[in-house]
Amino acid sequence: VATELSTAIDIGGTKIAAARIAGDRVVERHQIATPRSGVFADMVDAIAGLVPADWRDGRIGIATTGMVRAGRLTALNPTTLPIPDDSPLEQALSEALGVPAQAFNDAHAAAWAEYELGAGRGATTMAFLTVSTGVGGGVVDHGRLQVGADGFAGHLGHLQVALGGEPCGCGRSGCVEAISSGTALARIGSRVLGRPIDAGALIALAETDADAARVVDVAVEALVALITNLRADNGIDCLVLGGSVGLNPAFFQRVSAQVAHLRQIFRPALRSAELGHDAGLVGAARLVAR
Ligand code: BMX
Ligand code: ZN
Repeated sequence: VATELSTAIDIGGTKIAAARIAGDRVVERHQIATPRSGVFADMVDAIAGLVPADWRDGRIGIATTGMVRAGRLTALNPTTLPIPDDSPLEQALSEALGVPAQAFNDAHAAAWAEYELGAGRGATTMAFLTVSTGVGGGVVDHGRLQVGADGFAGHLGHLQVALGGEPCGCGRSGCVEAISSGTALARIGSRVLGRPIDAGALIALAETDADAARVVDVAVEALVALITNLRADNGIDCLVLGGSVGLNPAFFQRVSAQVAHLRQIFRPALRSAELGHDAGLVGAARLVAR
């Protein structure tokens, strides 16, 4: 039996990827930098230029950073993706590509892929957290992906863990995203060390430098506060951690160490995401095929 091929698109704050998917696997991929002009049509044109003509078949699944409501896209944190509120993503891409397109939040799509095929297999109530440019999330409870009344459910990076804390791009302050994201680690790390440093370098430096370690440990503390809150809120039995920062072994180790100190009732099983950077693409393809 030939495996059905389908196309998926992943829209992130820094890059946009288009991929051909067979079952649970990416077989071919094209990638470009996300246009940051603030003009929605520029993003649509860039995607149209990225998807080859012979990939435009079936239904196309889109995983995108931002909140998806009735096929329209709004950036909760416009510093991550500068587009006008309520941009008609599904309609514009269906027209530009000539085939139906269906959009999902990127972390929702990745959560679904991890639940079906990855580290969340067999969980009853699973939360997925991606720590990357921002902090995204998705919850699958008893086999159902939680999207809420208007697609806002699962925006776990905007749960507030520090009253009066760091300002967040969403307009509030003390959100996990403002403390623990890759963007936040770079910003706070650069401020504390008095020189520019990115998240990866800061996490590596934390092994030998006390100032760097303090910044990383506060970020981990905020993330663990979130994990504890999710346990008390939804009763999650499994927490899957992904994203470029979340998948960093030294960072994961610090999260794991703090989680180990929690009272047992507050402690879900902690797992590293298995589908890596393909989770959003694979999840969008599978959600569309349902
Ligand atoms: C932000 C928000 C979420 C997204 C999360 C992770 C925007 C544009 N995005 O919290 O919708 O899931 O970032 O996104 O408001 P990533 O770009 O870091 O993968
Ligand atoms: Zn926020």
